[in-house]
Amino acid sequence: MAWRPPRRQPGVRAAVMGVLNVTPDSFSDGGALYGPRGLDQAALLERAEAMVAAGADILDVGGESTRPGARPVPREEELARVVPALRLLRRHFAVPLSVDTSDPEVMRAAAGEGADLINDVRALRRPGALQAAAASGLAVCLMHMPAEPPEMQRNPQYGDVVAEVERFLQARVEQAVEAGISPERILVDPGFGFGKTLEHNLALLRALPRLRSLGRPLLVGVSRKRMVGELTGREVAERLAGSLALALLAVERGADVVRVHDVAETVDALTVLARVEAVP
Ligand code: 7PM
Repeated sequence: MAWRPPRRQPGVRAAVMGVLNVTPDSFSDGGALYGPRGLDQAALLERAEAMVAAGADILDVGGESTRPGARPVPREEELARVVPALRLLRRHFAVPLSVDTSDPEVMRAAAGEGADLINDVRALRRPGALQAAAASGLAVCLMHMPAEPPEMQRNPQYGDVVAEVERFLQARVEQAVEAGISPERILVDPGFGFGKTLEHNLALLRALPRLRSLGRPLLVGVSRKRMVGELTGREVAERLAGSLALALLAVERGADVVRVHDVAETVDALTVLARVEAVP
């Protein structure tokens, strides 16, 4: 079955994906949902419920920190974080669930727990990932990242960042289709902040209309990222307004899905955009 980004808010053009990190070292999104005593089920349900009530179209569950400099999470640990979270969410919510993983075993387990989308910042480049994703039958998001997290921010360099990201995503889509993943189930993502300077990120944002020529839905994640800090001079906790501005500009330029921490605020911003664009 073809997978399209769902849309719960009438009129709003882009789908809103809410971020639920089940990591102990989560990048400031209001208290860890996972700690030394395992998953905080009540806190996870509370945060998910708030996102669904605010109009989230997809919930993205991640157990691996992809922060630059982060140490790799062992597979068993990632499974221990993600599987109980997906199981709990699937039991309580009908909303589509995404799993943020690069690991083929985690992909298989997530499919077994009723996940709908595999969100892989490594674009299915780990050994066995293409096959696992294809066999799962789930939708996949393929993101551009030029190197692994410990290395990627060291000295990002491109001749033409837009052309290189476009070429990379095109090649990954081809590989995925060759592995048996239906093109209708593939989304692409330029990977804002992953091995990119502020100027690279801005060039990619400006070029979103061009990336639409890949013919796949575009997912954009800018929420609370360093680029917002660089543009506004604000720390992570003060990046909401900058994040909303970027989300709005991304959707105006053709993003189909925005991955955000602040669902209610993003839905409001997109509702305003939709009305302005709905010429009577
Ligand atoms: C530290 C730095 C922690 C950056 C977490 C992050 C994206 C993603 C992430 C994205 C897709 C964050 C990132 N970003 N998946 N996962 N696209 N598809 O800011 O831009 O959440 S992790």
